[in-house]
Amino acid sequence: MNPIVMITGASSGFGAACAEKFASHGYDLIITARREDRLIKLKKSLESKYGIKVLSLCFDVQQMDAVNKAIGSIPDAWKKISVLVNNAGLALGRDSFDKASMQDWETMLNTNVHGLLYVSKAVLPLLMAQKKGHIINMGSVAGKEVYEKGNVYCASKFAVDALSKAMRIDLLPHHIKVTSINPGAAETEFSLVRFKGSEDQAAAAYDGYTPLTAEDIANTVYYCASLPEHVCINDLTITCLQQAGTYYFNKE
Ligand code: NDP
Ligand code: 8X3
Repeated sequence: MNPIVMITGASSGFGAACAEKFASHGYDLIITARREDRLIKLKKSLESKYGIKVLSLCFDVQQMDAVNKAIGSIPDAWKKISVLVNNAGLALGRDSFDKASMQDWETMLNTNVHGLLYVSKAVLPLLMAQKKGHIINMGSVAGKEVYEKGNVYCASKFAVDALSKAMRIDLLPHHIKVTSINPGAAETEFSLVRFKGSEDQAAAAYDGYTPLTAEDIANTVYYCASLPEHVCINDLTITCLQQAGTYYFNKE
């Protein structure tokens, strides 16, 4: 049996790139997201390219019952999960606190914070039963430093930062590693989602500099997951060469 990685938000961006990276190293994959068509396409492509097995689970991380039902349905042969990558997440809008939409705030908190909690709590018993495991949470530079008009997205990623620290402490007795990866700007569908389908606004987010790619982040996640058993990267912040912190860019 190959080692198993479970990746949330695998239908796009970092999650899809992580799926490819782990598959290329012989992992079997549990991939999750809401867009089932994309998961099925990814499953078929990675199974035929790498000869590994893929289980796809379609659910919305915001729905606690749906999360529990999907993770409860994992067949016994798939329960020995080695690595959980809590990656599903999003930003919605880039508006000042007084103008931002309350609905956007709810969706970001429900996805980035509650979703991560629901998935972690549901998968944890499977790791604890093995007395080992690795949880990798996708934070952000936005969870390290607040930026103008980042308000609730930043708050949601500060929560991921706090939860990663808390999980690392509380899961110590269970031999479970917890790593937080904090990327700066990376070109995925992130900005298209943030700007609600506006391709111009999304493209403008990467004007004048070379952002990180999804593959850069997948390589980083895999690096953290492939270190010796006794080594745990706690917290890793990664930006492109032309970014420092959340606000400073050397644009050309
Ligand atoms: P993408 O938009 O490309 O991918 C986001 C993924 O999350 C998709 O697979 C999407 O799947 C999934 N997702 C979103 N909402 C839900 C939901 N309610 N239930 C289940 N799955 C969901 O963005 P990225 O790959 O860039 O983002 C991945 C993570 O990285 C996010 O947590 C983001 O905050 C973080 N991040 C991104 C950065 C960037 O600049 N790109 C920088 C720092 C952090 P589907 O829509 O099919 O459900
Ligand atoms: C995504 C990076 O700087 O757009 O988390 O918030 S940023």
